[in-house]
Amino acid sequence: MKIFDNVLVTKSYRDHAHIALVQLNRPKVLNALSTDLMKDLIEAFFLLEDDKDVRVIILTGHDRAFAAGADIGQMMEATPIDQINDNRFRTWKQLSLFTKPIIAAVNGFALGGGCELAMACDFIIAGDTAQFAQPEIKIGTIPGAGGTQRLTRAIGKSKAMLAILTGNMISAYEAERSGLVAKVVPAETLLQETFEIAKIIANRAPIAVKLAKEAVNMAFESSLKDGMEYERRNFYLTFSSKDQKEGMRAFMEKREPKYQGN
Ligand code: CO8
Repeated sequence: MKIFDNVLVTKSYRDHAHIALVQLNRPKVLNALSTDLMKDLIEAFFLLEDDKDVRVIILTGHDRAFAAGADIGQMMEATPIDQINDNRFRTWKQLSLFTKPIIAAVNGFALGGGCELAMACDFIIAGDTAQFAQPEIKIGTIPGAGGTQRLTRAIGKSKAMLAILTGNMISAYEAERSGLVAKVVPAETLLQETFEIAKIIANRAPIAVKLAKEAVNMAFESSLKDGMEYERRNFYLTFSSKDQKEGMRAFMEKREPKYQGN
């Protein structure tokens, strides 16, 4: 596996052949999301996407921070034209291209772009001391990588307005209550607990997992009627996989299924 400057990639995480861990790695600046870090992250994700062994990816940071936002030093003097020419949002747009599940394991701060990055993953497991915020308003700007859209979809207009207009922190438990976070676990066991969840998903039929992810995401892109239709077609599609036959046969034969990803 290629070595990156700004992210650490561990394949066969905890000796599980189908799970990879990606760790954001700029701890001195609380994993501030520089352009280079985002490029490394996307390249690492593409390598894992193309790797047949990998079925689930865990994205994490460090104890103090998942990521404290976009790199403010890098943005401070930028003009809109710099931002267009730099095309730094190209990397962010690519986050929607990955078909394998990506779980965000969040300890510490997930702020601004850090919160947006966690929300761009498929779901978030948070350590009990994690803190989330869209604090851009405090530095004279607004979220730019999906915060106003994804946070609003996750927790509703009223709570999103409160968070985005004040920039105030949201605790892990509040984030869980409002639907931003799927589960809160003790901070010390965050990776162990996330790994246990990843293991369950990695043992499911990979094609069905991908089609289910796609169908859930469609809920945000379509009317209920179109989304239901999309789901039904993906449901039919699973019946062309050997794994669907294996899963149902194994159930009838009262044994564990052996999924091959085809
Ligand atoms: N960018 C650059 N450096 C940062 C950032 C950041 N976002 N956050 C922290 N750092 C650096 C600090 O400057 C400091 O560096 P140094 O040691 O060299 O002085 C180091 O990390 C440690 O930080 P603090 O000393 O501030 O640590 P504290 O524990 O006192 O405070 C906080 C922690 C509360 C997290 C504080 O650092 C903070 O408020 N950080 C900024 C949070 C923020 O405003 N984030 C939003 C940024 S804007 C954004 O994300 C917009 C996204 C738009 C889309 C992306 C397009 C590319």
